Amino acid sequence: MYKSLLYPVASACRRLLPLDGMWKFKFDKKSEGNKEGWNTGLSDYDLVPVPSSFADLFTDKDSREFCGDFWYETEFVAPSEWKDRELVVRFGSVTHRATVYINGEEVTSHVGGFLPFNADITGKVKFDEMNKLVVKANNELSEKMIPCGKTSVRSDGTKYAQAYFDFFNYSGIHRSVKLMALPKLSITDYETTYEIKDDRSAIVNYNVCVEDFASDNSANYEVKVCLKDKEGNVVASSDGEKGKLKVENANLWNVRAAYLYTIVIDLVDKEGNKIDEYVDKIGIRTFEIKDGHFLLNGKPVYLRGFGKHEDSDIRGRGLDLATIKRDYECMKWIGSNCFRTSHYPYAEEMYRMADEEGFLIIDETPAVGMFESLMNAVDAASGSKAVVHWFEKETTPELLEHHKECIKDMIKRDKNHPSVIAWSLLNEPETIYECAVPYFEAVFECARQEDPQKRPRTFALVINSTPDNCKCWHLCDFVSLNRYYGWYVMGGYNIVSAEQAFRAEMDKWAKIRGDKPFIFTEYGADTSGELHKLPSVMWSQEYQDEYYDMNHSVFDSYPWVQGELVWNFADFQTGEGIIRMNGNKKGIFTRNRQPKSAAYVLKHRWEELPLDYKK
Ligand code: CKX
Repeated sequence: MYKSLLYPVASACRRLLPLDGMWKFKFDKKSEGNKEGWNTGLSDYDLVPVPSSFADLFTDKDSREFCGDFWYETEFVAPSEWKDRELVVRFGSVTHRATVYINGEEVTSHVGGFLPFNADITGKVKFDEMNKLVVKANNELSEKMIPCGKTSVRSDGTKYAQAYFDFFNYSGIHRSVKLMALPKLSITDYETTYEIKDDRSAIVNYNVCVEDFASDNSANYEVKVCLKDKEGNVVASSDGEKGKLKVENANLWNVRAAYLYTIVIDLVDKEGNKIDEYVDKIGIRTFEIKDGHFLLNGKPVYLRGFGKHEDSDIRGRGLDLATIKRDYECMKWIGSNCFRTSHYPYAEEMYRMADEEGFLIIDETPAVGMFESLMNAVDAASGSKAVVHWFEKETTPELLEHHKECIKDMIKRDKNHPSVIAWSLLNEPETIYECAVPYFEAVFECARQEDPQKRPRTFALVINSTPDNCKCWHLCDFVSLNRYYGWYVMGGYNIVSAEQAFRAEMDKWAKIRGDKPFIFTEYGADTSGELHKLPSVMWSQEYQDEYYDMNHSVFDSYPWVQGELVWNFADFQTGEGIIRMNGNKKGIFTRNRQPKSAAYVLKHRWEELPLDYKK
């Protein structure tokens, strides 16, 4: 079983066949697909693009809101030159569940909508002939997996998704699908850690994993690793699965000043012939927390930027390289240096761009929606149900196992990106009861174990996780606050009281925080891209500006606030509801990536703040 999560690249020994394009597609309204043999091929289908969400492609509500199983099919030809290779179909992500069939036969299934998985189809392919690849996907939400929610049923029997989170439950084959033809003896993973010396040299410690899928030639190979600079000159090399590469006069990877080396990993036989080759880019840098500061290569960095979403018109959450490019251009224009992948790991192309552009990423798991107290409060008040705290539910053990699997896969996938500086393990969970603590300890420990670079860990604290009652913040290496003083808490004319309440909370954190740096992972105000009003009212662009000015004056009063990530980079789609007018409008940019007036407030501030602000 091929488990590698290495980014798929072609090389001297690896072949790739991209399978993106128009695929056959069918909603399985009656859950009859398997009984009717849809795994062998779809009749009576629509054509849809892969990758994309399906929701906004159609013009009717039932398609947009569809909840249940939905099927995809495509065809491909594998050339007979690939007969001796390991053949793997690599899915960047399918939201939220997938079962894969090749020529009618089930090969794998996967749960979790935001990370890659493989279908090993070796031995099941007809060479030089058409092969049928079918995927049964499912987008039902549950409390046993992340993101959390439930699947409800309308009075007419139709299922619908009830998300416990504030973004549309976009679903589909969201990222690229690639057929990989790999050597039987393959590089399946590698990891690096860095030491930077006073004499400007650096040590790259590496560790390579090799697997033998033919299980007959394991002993007959050697691993050779070399590092090339931007000009293609070899600057260091070493032999063996584990080793050290010493780079003299190392060019360090830095914020908005990235330098990437190419790492070439070769497997060679006794005669020196290449068996496998994997090529990637790495950045030499260290990242740590010391004396309450974030240190990149030993120097303090003040974080500024955004919480984002993968969200764009028509494609929904589907990979869109043009949107990725535009987002980076907007993030550079405004003077930001960091973003959080709220609320799930993003497409790999986003991280590869961050590596190139020198952006810092707080990489977040899909653990969002772990908070049901509001609903419980209503139930308890009506006497219909006893209050059950989130982490005491009978679903918790299964949820924890799935959550840990997601953490492991996220770190396995993203650990070599210089841009990734920290792991955010949950967003806005319920933290005010003791029953949360063992769950948090388990996920924090899991991240520590999995990451060779031991990056700092955090989670985003919801409004009601306060210094008085939060039971879990102490587990964070740095504390991330989602705060809405002046929006959800005392908004509009009462912003004056909001500021006072905000400062009162900060004064309490100041007393207990020890040496931990704090950042804001969310602060924002819904704002119409069209509304101007003098004097301001909530929802106007003028109010968004005032809201940010107030929040920044609070941040500036506390030296231990070491970063500010606005909510949100752009307006994004949510489910329908009385507090959302066709989506969340807290964007600094519209959904179409045009600036609201607050973009200029932030640009002015962020371009002025030194990189080591509050050092
Ligand atoms: N935080 C009071 C999670 C995000 C939401 C954001 C909002 C909330 C605020 C919680 O996913 O979009 O309401 O704007």
